[in-house]
Amino acid sequence: MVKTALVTGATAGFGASIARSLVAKGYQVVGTGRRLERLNALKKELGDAFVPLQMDLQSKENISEALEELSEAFQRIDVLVNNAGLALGLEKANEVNFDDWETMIMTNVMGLTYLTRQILPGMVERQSGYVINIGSIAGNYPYPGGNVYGATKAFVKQFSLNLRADLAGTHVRVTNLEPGLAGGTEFSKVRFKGDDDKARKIYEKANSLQPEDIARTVVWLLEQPEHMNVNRIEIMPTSQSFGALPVYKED
Ligand code: NDP
Ligand code: 8X3
Repeated sequence: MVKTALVTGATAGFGASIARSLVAKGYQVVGTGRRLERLNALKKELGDAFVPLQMDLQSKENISEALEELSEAFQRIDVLVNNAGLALGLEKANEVNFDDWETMIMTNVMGLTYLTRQILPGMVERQSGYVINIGSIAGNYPYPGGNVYGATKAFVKQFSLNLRADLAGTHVRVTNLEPGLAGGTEFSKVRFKGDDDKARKIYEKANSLQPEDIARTVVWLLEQPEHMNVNRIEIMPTSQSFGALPVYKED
């Protein structure tokens, strides 16, 4: 039986690459995002195995309505890849625009949890399924300006682990996939509100991860035997490592 994966954020970056890789592996893929024209372009490229589903993760009503639109053949979701998300700004906590915090929490936390809550009962009923959450190293290590973005990803990590606890005995697997610096996506363009130059500089000479690296990891996870659950997988480009913890000294 053909398996169905729902991949959020399929209009760009990791999500588009994950959708391509899963279709290549024989999955039916429901790809979501707000930009319908991007989803339609992917449909043109991938054919009948790809179903575009416009969905704004900031709205519970919109998520529910979108899921109801799915045809019978695509309603049984075997794999949920909670990939969509964003960072906005790198300002200090005392200087940020609060709306940016709200948008990140609504998308990365509220949207992800609501969609998961909608999909999980079917998986539990069928005693089979896989939820792959795209977290971030930002949920593991603090950095200046990471404030709420990192906190949303820490939430995603702990949510993933707590899902494992609730799903014990159901055969439903959960992984939190935690990438580090990754280029080839719109992540920094979004973070810097369309400032392409600023975004480009982040990746210059960095030999960063690419969307295909993340897609390959998703495929690898899905290829592991059902008795094995990868709880968390943290991946960095080889060029990225750890900084010292700074100590500010005052006279
Ligand atoms: P992109 O900006 O390229 O893609 C983000 C995707 O999220 C888009 O498809 C976008 O679709 C979707 N999205 C954003 N807001 C919403 C919303 N309100 N409703 C529905 N979809 C939404 O970024 P990446 O591919 O890099 O990021 C994917 C995930 O990986 C994110 O969760 C990010 O935090 C995480 N990540 C990224 C890293 C990186 O360095 N690139 C590293 C670690 C983690 P649309 O705008 O069409 O709605
Ligand atoms: C994206 C990685 O380090 O820019 O989640 O926050 S980082």
